[in-house]
This record gives sequence, C-alpha cells and structure tokens, in this order.
Amino acid sequence: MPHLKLVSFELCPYVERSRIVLLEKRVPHEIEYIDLANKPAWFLAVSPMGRVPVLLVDDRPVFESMVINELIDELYPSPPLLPPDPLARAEARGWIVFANDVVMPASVAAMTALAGGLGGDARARPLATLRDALAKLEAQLSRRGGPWFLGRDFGLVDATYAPFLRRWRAAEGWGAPEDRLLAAFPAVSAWAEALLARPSVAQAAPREVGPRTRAAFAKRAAKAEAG
Ligand SMILES: N[C@@H](CCC(=O)N[C@@H](CS)C(=O)NCC(=O)O)C(=O)O
Repeated sequence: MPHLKLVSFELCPYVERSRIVLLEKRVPHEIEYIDLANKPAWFLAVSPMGRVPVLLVDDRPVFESMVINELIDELYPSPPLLPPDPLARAEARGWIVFANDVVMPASVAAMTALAGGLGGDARARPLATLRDALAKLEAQLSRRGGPWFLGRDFGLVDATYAPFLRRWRAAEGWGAPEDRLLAAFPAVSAWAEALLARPSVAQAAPREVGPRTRAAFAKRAAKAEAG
C-alpha cells in the first residue's frame, strides 16, 4: 500500500473532510501542517492552486478534497463511501458540488458577518443563501429518510458536510437569536447530531475549533472593513 501524507492547515474544513474519510477507512497516514500565510516552496510546487488539502501518495500529489476523497475510496474499497448504483453516485457528487459551490461560500460570508458583528447586506445576504441551502438539504434528508444523507450508509456526502455543520453549529451562538438557522430544519439538525457523534468525525475535530474559527473570521471581518 502506498505511503499517504495529508498536507493540512489545522482549521481547514476541506482538509477535515479528507481526515474523516481516512479515519473511516482506518488507513494509516501522516499529516503535515503548513502555514497558509507563509506557504513553503515545496508546497507551492505540489499544489497548483496553493490550497490544502493535498494528498501525497508516495510523493505523487493529488489536490481538491473531492478528488482526494474519491481516490481514497477507490484505493481502499472497504467500507465503500459511494453507492454502487451509477445514478446514486452521480447524486452524491452533485450534492458535494452543492456544498462546495453554495454552502461553503455562503457559510464563510455568514460566519464572517456573525464573528465581525457586520450588519446590512453583508449579513442578510449570506444568511438568506444559507437558509435556502439548508431548506434544500432538509427536503433531501426528509425524502431519503436518514440517518445519513443518502440513507442507511455513511458516505462521502456526509464526510463533506460534517466540517461545515460542526462550524455552523458553533457559529450560531455568535449572533442574535434570529441567526440560528438550524432550529427551523429538524432533519438537518438530526443529521448534524449524528455526524458529530460519529467517531471519525469526532476524531477529526481540530483543537478548540469553535473559538479559533470565530477569532479567524473576526480578523477577516476587521480586515474587510479596513478595506
Ligand atoms: N475546493 C478546494 C478548497 C480548498 C480550500 O479552499 N482550502 C483553503 C484552506 S481551508 C486554502 O488552502 N486556501 C488557500 C489560502 O488560504 O491561501 C477543496 O475542496 O479542496
């Protein structure tokens, strides 16, 4: 089996997705943390977009969490984290893209607003996008019956959303009562509970992720306000 090294930044939710997948598969792996504010030359040489995660597979770099996670699933087929049916696999990939393209940008903007005490459009717009995204997830979960996104089996969609749900649950405590979006979505809330109780997800949690994420987003908001 190849040697695996996950190049990481401790608070990164995308890295955390791959950690969850590696832990689900019980695959031995090494982790190397880098400072994203001061990227080493060796990292820039293996990460064309300058982003973590990168998985070094016997020194061959693989980038993008979605690609890394599918590779791990293919290299270590047990337990499978994508369904055998092509249509169900396509659905899983679609909802992973939804996380990447809709949920993550909205949650970053919303967490920046909550941590930085921003108001107006900077707060209202991402919260509205996130509420709309959660409603779509709620409809899927209700239709599919849980406990995991596609149904009975934990999979890559679950590993993808767990880091977001971990952070968003913490972030809801930073704002006003009306910023608590999850209360209106019982199926998403139950999914979040089940995810955070899962051993792989619990083990992948960065140290003091809530307060450190809050501090990072407050800094980001202050920087944006300073122009
Ligand atoms: N689409 C990428 C997103 C990865 C990403 O945005 N990672 C952030 C850290 S959480 C990063 O490396 N940003 C580069 C930087 O901050 O310079 C993935 O899924 O792997």
